[in-house]
This record gives sequence, structure tokens and C-alpha cells, in this order.
Amino acid sequence: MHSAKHKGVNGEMRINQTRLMETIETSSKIGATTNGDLHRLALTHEDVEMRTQLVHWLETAGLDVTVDDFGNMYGKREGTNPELAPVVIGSHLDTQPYGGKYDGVVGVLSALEVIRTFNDEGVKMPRPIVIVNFTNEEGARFAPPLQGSGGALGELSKTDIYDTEDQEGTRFETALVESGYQGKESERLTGAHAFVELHIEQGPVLEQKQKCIGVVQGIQGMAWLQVHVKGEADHAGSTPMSGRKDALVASSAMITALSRYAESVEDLHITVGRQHVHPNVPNVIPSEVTFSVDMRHHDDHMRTGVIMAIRKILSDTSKRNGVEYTLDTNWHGDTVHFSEKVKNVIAEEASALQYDADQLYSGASHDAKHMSQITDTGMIFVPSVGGKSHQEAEYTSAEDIEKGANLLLNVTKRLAKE
Ligand code: HGY
Ligand code: MN
Ligand code: MN
Ligand code: MN
Repeated sequence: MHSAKHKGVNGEMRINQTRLMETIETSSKIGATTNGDLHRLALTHEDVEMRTQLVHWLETAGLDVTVDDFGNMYGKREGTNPELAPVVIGSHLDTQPYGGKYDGVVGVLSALEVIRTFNDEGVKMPRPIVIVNFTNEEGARFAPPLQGSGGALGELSKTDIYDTEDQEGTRFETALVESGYQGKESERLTGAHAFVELHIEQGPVLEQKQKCIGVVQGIQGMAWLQVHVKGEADHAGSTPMSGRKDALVASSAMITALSRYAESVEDLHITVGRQHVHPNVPNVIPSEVTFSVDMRHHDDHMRTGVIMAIRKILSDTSKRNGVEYTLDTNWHGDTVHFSEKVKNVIAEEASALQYDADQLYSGASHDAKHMSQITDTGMIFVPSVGGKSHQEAEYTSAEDIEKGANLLLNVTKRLAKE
């Protein structure tokens, strides 16, 4: 295995890009689909295969591996001062359906590369360092998103989380037990000196500004709503068009109106990604439709107003179409602003490495949102080519990943010596 020490121009410690990219490539094969993307939903057998591979890598790197009662995985490297609070680095390894190879993966495997580099150098830090892989960050199979970090860090109640079901009706707790990764509550992270998450930007800003590093200022708030539309089933062939109570025609009008509204409000994002039609057959007028609404905006007060505006749109459209509707807020998270201290360390270490950095807020949500409730937290972004993410075209160059990992190395080293 690689033992060559990689050095900066003045002999400073650097990560081993070849080793890191080979590790990422190995992860890309786990849950790979025929058209080159990843299908590794939380707690599926692909996720379990990835977790087992991660345990092997962590143990080979000499880390002590533990798992908590939400399946969050931790790899701990002791410090010379074991009673000091750890520096935590990591992200998530679950993906969206047909997702990209880098979302979450870059954060976990660059954290592993940081430890491997410390091992190559034979250096011990005063503080322990913990690598984390959070369960179900994506919220693709089980809601809510950021489920593992939300549960373990006390934001969400265990009952609410354990009782969520996937589209096939499998409960989260059942999948967790069957995965073999239901650990102990006592293994949850109770505190940290700092948390740093390296992640792809998943948007176009860094590429447009030609910057290789993002010093993330925080994460915009978001809400997951659910709309249920109730009309009346009837025969497709014998029911006149006028007077139908067609739940699908009504919800289609609602979805279009919501999108038009979002276009008219600056920085507002509304996405309808999931829809269920009942009875979902060609010759019955749909009687019921349920659809998801992912709504995001950085202003917390604004989001409250947006929900009222959404309700008005649904009410007007339902009246015009002779249907009823309900609107539920299933999950919401306020905007978080990251720690000045960690942001400054990231910015200073980026300039020391002469990496061109920019400041930005994150449009996507991350486990760092929940970690910022318990410790000084920051994020490092690396550019997404074309701003693409949550699909197979998601791509970040090896050079940019190397820079992100080198920055994570230096930030971790500095925080672990505090
Ligand atoms: O939805 C999100 O922002 C994250 O990528 N799960
Ligand atoms: Mn992610
Ligand atoms: Mn994602
Ligand atoms: Mn995330």
C-alpha cells in the first residue's frame, strides 16, 4: 500500500491524492448502476456493503470503530491527551437514487485520508480525532433528511425516527436492525471540540467565480411539506369533463402555481419531487393525490410567510377544481450560521495553502446543521462541475478534491492542537 510521503514545497505534510482517489473509486463501485451513477439508499444492502468496507478501512487505519443507536459510525484516533474533546470530521455515505459519486463521500473518505496521512507521518495530535459516517443524510428512503445526525444529537425524538417508513412500508428501526448497524445509545457523540465537514458545493457558485474552495458561512433553512388532494373517482369514459373532481388535474395546477410563485420570490426554492396518485389507473378519474413540497429560503421569517402563501395557492386552486386539500409540515429546520472560529481557521489555512477561496451559504442541507447545535462547526466546499448534483453527472476533479482534503488536513491538525 502507499507509503510515499507527500510533501508541500517546503516539506509540509500533504495528503496522498492517488490513494484518496482510489478509495473514492472503490466506494463508487458499491451500489453502482449501469449508467454510472450510485444507488446506495440508507440501510439497503448496498449501504451495508459500503459500511462494511468503511469498517475495514477505519480498522486498517488503526481506529477504534463504534456505532450508535441510529447507525451512525465513528472511527476514533486517540490523542496524546485522551481526555480532551475530539475534533470530528466526516459526512455521509448514503446516496440519492441514481445519485452522484461525490455527495457525502468526499467528506468521509477525505477524513480517512487525513488519518492515513497522520499515520504515514507518525504524528500524534493532542486531541482525539473522530471520523463520522452519519446514517440517512439524504432522506431519500426514510424521512426526514439528516436523520442519523438529527436523532443522535437530540434534535429529533427517537420514536419519531424509529417509526418512519419507506415507500414499501419498511420501518426505519426494522431496516436498522436488519442492517446489523443498530448500535448503542451510549455510543452517541455527546460533545466535540469542533466539527468540520468537507463537501461538494452541489451548486454553480465556486465554478462561476473560479474559486477552488468555499468557506461555508451556514446552511439555509428548509421545510418538507406534504399536500393531500381529495377529489372523486369516476369513469373516464362516461363522466363529462365539466364538474369532474379530478385530484390529479387539481394537484397539477397546484404544483405549477407553486413553481410560478417560487420564481417570483428571490432566493426561494420550491421543489415537488414525489407524487402518489390513487387509484393510479388509466380509466379512473384520480380520486386522491399526495405530493411532497421541499421549500427552502435562508430567511426564517420569510419561510413562515411562504407557507401561508402556499396555503392560499392550494385553497384557491382546490376551490376552482372542486376538490379538498390538506397541507402538513412534516419537518423543518432553521437556517444555521457556522462558528466564526472555525470559519476563520478554514479561511486562514486556505490562504496559507494559497487556495483561492470564496465565502458562501449552502443551498443544500448537511449533517453539519445538527452538529452546529453541539459544537463549533464549519464546512469546506469544493466546486461541482456545472453545479450538477443528485444525479450521475455530479463531478468534482481530483485536483479540487485533493485541495479540499489538504485543507481539511491542515484545519484538523490546527484544531486538534488547540
Ligand atoms: O437535501 C439536501 O439538501 C441534502 O443533499 N440531503
Ligand atoms: Mn450530502
Ligand atoms: Mn445530497
Ligand atoms: Mn448533506
